[in-house]
Amino acid sequence: MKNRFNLVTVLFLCLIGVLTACEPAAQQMVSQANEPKEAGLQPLAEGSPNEPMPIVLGFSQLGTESTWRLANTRSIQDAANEAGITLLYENAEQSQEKQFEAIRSFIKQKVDVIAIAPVIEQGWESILLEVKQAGIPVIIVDRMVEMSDSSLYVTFIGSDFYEEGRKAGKYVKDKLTESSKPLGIVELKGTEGSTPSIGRGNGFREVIQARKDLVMLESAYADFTPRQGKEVMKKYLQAHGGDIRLVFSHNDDMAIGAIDAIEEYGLEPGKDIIMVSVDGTRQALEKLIEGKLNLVVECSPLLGPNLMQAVKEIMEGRSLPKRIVTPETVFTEVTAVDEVENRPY
Ligand code: GZL
Repeated sequence: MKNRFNLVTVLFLCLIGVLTACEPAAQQMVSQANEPKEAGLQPLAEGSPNEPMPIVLGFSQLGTESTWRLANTRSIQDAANEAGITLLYENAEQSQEKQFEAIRSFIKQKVDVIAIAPVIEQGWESILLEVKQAGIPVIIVDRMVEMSDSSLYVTFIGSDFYEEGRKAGKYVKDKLTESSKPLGIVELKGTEGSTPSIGRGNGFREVIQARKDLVMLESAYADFTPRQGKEVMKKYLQAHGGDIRLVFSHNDDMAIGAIDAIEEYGLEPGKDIIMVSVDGTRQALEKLIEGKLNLVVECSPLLGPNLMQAVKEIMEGRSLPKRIVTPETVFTEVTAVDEVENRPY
């Protein structure tokens, strides 16, 4: 019995020893998880001692001017959500100065990556230098910036606007057969100094210049909005009336405004006046099916997944191509029928 008592005592003392020896280690684990890391870094996320903090992406969006732009913003927000990336979204309402302010706030917040959809091409070198000095990588989205130092950005994700303009020009040359009389064209341009307006205008002109009967009667900016597209088209009709054979609109929203103006003037868009546009919104495809638009060149706003993939690869230290082009097609009244229901915007 005595021996048994001694054995129980020894075992009990061993158990106490083991428990007290483990405690500091257990205690240490808890305190480590809760202690903030050295300055500038974030404490590990709650309840996930080994999970890294989410990537933080600062995104300066140029505005909300068109159906395309709203779809572009939604694509980027949805893709960030899907990728578990924290998105700081700032809408500049067409103001480059507001984009600069947003970018400086991203620098102050020490975001991991900055994405910019630049409203116009000029004037970005110095702000991009500030970002480079802060050691934050930059991705240019949708439209491009003019710069001499390509080290100021990692990659440009967006469409080939020059090719979009060429596609529109090729259609015009096929649709308007050679004539002994001049065939009048009017152009609705987007935002002055923006990459899509520069590229689409130049690509279109490169193709139609071969035809002497295709005459550009008027060309003016309408800032990608339906209201301004209608206003400018009304002025064109007052000045040229029935001499207008074709409208080349740099986006669908302006083309839809122009359709209203043409119908109010008493002519039939798509028949009396051939209508060529760019983007590929659902509304535009519906107008194609109604015969009020004749061609829509696709320009995809769905850049979100490509952007988030690029952000992740940058954070993994991988190199990226300087240019990531979104593949695009053209829509006619025939192909629009299959596509219209699938348009997410
Ligand atoms: C093109 C984009 C243009 C769209 C317009 O990538 O920048 O801006 O064509 C939009 O609809 O407003």
